[in-house]
Amino acid sequence: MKYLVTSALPYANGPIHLGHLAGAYLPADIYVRYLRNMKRDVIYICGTDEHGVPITINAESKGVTPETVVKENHDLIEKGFKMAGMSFDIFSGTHNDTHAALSQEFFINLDKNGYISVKDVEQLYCEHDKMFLPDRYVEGTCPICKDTGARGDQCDKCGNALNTLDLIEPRCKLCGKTPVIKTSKHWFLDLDKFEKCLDSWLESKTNWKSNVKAFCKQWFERGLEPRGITRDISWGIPVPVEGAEGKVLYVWFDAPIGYASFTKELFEKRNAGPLEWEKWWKGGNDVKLVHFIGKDNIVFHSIIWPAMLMGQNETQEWKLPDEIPANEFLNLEGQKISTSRNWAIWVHEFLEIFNPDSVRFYLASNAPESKDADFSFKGFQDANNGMLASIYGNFVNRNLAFINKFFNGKIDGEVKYTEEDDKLWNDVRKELREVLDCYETFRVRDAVFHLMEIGRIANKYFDSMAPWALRKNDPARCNGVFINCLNLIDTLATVMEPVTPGSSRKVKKMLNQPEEFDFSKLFTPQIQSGITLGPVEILFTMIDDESIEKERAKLG
Ligand code: B3M
Ligand code: ZN
Repeated sequence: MKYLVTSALPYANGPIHLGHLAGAYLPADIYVRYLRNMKRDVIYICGTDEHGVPITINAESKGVTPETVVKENHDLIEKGFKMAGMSFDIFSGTHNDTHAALSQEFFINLDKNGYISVKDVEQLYCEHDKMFLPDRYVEGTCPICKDTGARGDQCDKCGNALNTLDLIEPRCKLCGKTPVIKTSKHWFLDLDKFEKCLDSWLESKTNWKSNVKAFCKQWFERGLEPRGITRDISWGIPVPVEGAEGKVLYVWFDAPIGYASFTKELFEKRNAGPLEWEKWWKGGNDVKLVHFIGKDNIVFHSIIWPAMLMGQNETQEWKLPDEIPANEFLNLEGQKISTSRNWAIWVHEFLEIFNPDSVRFYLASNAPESKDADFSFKGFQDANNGMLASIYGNFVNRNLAFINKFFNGKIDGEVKYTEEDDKLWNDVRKELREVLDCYETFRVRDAVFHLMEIGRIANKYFDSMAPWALRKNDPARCNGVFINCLNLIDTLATVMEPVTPGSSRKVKKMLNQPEEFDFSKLFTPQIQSGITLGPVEILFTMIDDESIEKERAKLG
């Protein structure tokens, strides 16, 4: 079995915040690291989503090209992800030739197979700027609440979604003039033709999360309708048919194709044969395709994208998503994250200040899996100080400090084990099995709980064995206890690697062990008498009130 794992492609229109990280990225990275440690064949794909109207509006307001906006944000996003330890096999972007070619091929196949229709649509046109105006290029008075600052697609005042043509006194956002109504030809994906196929395919996904199932059900109850997949703007991928000059593919049409085009790019970079990437996308039952997303992207991944894949219908069928772990949202200090109100924490800034492993750990322990979760500074501080530092860090530290002080960093000579050690490892193995099961089934919250159980068991063992007393009376037993403790540390470092990778690498160095996290060795302690420690360093520092207050003050 091969695993093709993706995270939603972030818009290259701004940096990413902790809410993004907690929803579609960290859980995926944990899953991928778990799979790698299980020695399964996995690739992890991501990159920025570089088309769409918000990017052109942003570029116009800054007086730069869309390319400039995209490049700047792509780099910022990539930097944040690197700091957070995201382990993509490729992090690309959708504004490139490989991607454009594959997107056009998708469109052409759908058209050839009879899944695309053409319709004239009434739209606002600005005679001054000589262009059709996408929803967001129009402002005017809201027909519902009469607020004068409504946008073509929605009114922020009353929150209603709007139809651009219903706006009262519409104005062109670029020049302020009144646009006229003109018809424009557009291409539609005939979703209705996939209704039966999609329905029975979705029915077979009995283990999917309830939020995903519920969303799909709603859509089916309303009935599937053709969806516009072209736009009258110049930034994007040209629509590859005659009569579509000046039109581009709608950003949500080309974006998911990025998962496939980036895979192609990845294997080109690896100098693999030209068809190697297809083994992943047209490999039938041998591949498990997993899309990690936030809940606002559910329909696109569970209905529209699968329809696009079904409609390709080549000799070799395209892979459909096997799992769509969609997470809920992360709030911040009890309020919805909002970038316009500056109620957000930017990943690339926050990780300059705090240990990325502390952030990963807290976000994992508090993941928005089945309902919205809240990031609070107090919770972050507690998770770091009360769990990471005092359970995991403390266990590592008290053992290594003792061994350095009294044994010169070396455990050597005769070793005595007792029944208590069997009980210890039985308890630990039980928790290890739980952790692996959680990783396998996208439950990072529970995984963290069981990881800390192992930490608690370890500390309890140390306390009740009291090795400081054994040192003089029973040196062989003292050795036995420390070998067990070192193996507990080694086991923790291995099994925690998906969550706190940086710290796991540090621990391996301190233990003088190879930097590998092979889960097949998890159940067989690796360290034996004769071990010499490497240089010891502090794993986690405490986060004090002051540094937390300083960050909180930056909000709003
Ligand atoms: N860029 C939406 C988002 O960033 C969109 C995801 C595309 S995934 C193919 O939330
Ligand atoms: Zn205008």
